[in-house]
Amino acid sequence: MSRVITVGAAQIGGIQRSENRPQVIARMIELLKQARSNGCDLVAFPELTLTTFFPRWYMEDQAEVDTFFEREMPSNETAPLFNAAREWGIGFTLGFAELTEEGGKTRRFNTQILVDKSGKIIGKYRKIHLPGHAEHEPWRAFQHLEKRYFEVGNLSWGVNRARVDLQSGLFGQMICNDRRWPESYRVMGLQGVEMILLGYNTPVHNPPAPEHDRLGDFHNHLVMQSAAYQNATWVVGVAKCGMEEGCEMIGGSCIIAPTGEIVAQAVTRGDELIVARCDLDLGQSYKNSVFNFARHREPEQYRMIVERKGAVLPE
Ligand code: CDT
Repeated sequence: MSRVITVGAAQIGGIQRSENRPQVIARMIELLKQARSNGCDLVAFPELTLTTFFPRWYMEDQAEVDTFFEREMPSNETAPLFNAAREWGIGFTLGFAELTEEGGKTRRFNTQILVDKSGKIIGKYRKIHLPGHAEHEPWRAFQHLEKRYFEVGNLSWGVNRARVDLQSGLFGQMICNDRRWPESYRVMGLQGVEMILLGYNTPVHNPPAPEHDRLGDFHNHLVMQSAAYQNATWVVGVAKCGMEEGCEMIGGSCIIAPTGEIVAQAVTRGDELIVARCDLDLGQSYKNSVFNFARHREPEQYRMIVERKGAVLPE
């Protein structure tokens, strides 16, 4: 039986600080409508979709920071998105800033959820690789304070068995900077993942290394394409992009096959839906041959990967 599902990546153009959640949700529902017309089973939305990318500002008032966080999901404001998706029978992923009480403590995470066609949240991922810095660095053109506003995610990278279009598939999630680290993908590869959905917000300009700026789009695709191939999985990367509060962010949202090839790619830096029909069995020939992990991996020789954090140079 065929295991082809139709997947959409719903790229979102810049969201300004003055835009409220209902305005953003209306844009998302418009893309979802296009997804319905294209027969999508599943749609991926970007990282921190519901607001502007607030870690670009240093804020001392926690109450102000918390205005960018969600205390419940769905909430009154996000319910219309859940309702539309359920009515149209479309699953989705959604990135947002999560504020929760856990272990008697207030916790804040950069989170992405996987919602099935019935509107039920069936998977949650909390971003592990938090880029940037924790203190104010006024020399930067803009801040990147993820290390200040979020804790490191505590759920590792789970893989969810989800039914999409009557077929059961193995879906994983990661968020933005995670896509640059091979470990993120391999933890899911070791659970047989068949499709990884990830959202990102990537400024064109990287203040500590401006010499990288001209390579942003190349590095974006380089890491996702190589990892798709090496783990024999589909990768769906979706951007929040374009101009946000004077900060230009890359687009390049794409759907990548387990062959490593891009099969659909956004051509704008604004709201844009891209769609691909994805055969979840396409990775099988790689999983059974060159990347037959059980047969060819040598984990005993990889110990340093988990025992050592930073590079230590030989004597
Ligand atoms: N959101 C996020 O993780 N962005 C980072 C910016 C780079 S900071 C060096 C990214 O990896 O795309």
